[in-house]
Amino acid sequence: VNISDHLAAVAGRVETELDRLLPPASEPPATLHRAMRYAVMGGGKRLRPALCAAAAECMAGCVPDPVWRAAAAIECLHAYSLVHDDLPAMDDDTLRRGRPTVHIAFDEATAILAGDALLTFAFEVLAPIPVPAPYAAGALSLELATAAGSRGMVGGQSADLAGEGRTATAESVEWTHTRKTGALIRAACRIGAIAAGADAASLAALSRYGECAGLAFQIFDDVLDATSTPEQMGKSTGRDASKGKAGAVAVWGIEGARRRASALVDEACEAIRVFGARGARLRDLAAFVVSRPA
Ligand code: GRG
Repeated sequence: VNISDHLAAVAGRVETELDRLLPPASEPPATLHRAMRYAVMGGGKRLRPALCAAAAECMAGCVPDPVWRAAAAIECLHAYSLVHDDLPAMDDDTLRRGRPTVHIAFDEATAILAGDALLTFAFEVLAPIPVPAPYAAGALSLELATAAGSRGMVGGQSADLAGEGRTATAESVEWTHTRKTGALIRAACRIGAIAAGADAASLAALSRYGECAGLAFQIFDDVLDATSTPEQMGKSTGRDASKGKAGAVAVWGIEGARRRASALVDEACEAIRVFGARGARLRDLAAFVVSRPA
């Protein structure tokens, strides 16, 4: 199966799970529940679920049902970050996944609350998943919490906002990107691995893969921001340049950023060489990260 057919299949599977788990749109408070569903169900590449599933497949040879539930939880958390990132106080965007952002389609208060609810809901979904020994019962929640919090995604977002208008270095860009975007991608791999009962060495390998692929993803996202149109991306582009943002393109230029992202993908693939043929899906996903159209 080629990568776009594979991602379409992942999207179908994870959306079935999300639809089953999310509160019905009609349940009071209906506006909030409609906004949550609007944020989560409206497209997206579902890359984090695909990585979570592929990491599990690498260990178990298949994707056990609880891993799909974990993948749905991760996607809820990702959707929250997009909703809040688009708010006027953050990136102030009106377009996401080719549609109006949540605060435009609804209103700002609803977008804040829908984001809050999705963040919390992610842990409600994750908590009941059985965790194989020797991992602690709370291991999956701990992974997601540390990746999403002030030492991970939110910390990266904070550093990103503080960096606007400042001169960037390779180190500062990678520090921020590793947290803002890389932490959740790494966690998706680790959660898939842990839920599938990975041994310590395999977990470390998949973790390193996720770290490199996650950083590559954000560096390539900066390239796409500089080279694509809003129609291609389904979100506004040229943001880094217009905001004087300290992104990868500001540091390395477009071709240099492409090269850095490709080198990181090579590192990601090197980390999982031990899995041989079982790592094929993860290698395809890593290649997709730096060749994707949007
Ligand atoms: C806590 C108030 C508050 C805000 C949080 C944490 C945060 C805001 C934002 C997270 C940082 C963020 C949005 C990083 C961008 C990462 C990124 C490139 C997202 C786009 O991911 P894709 O391309 O999107 O996978 P799709 O639409 O395909 O799911």
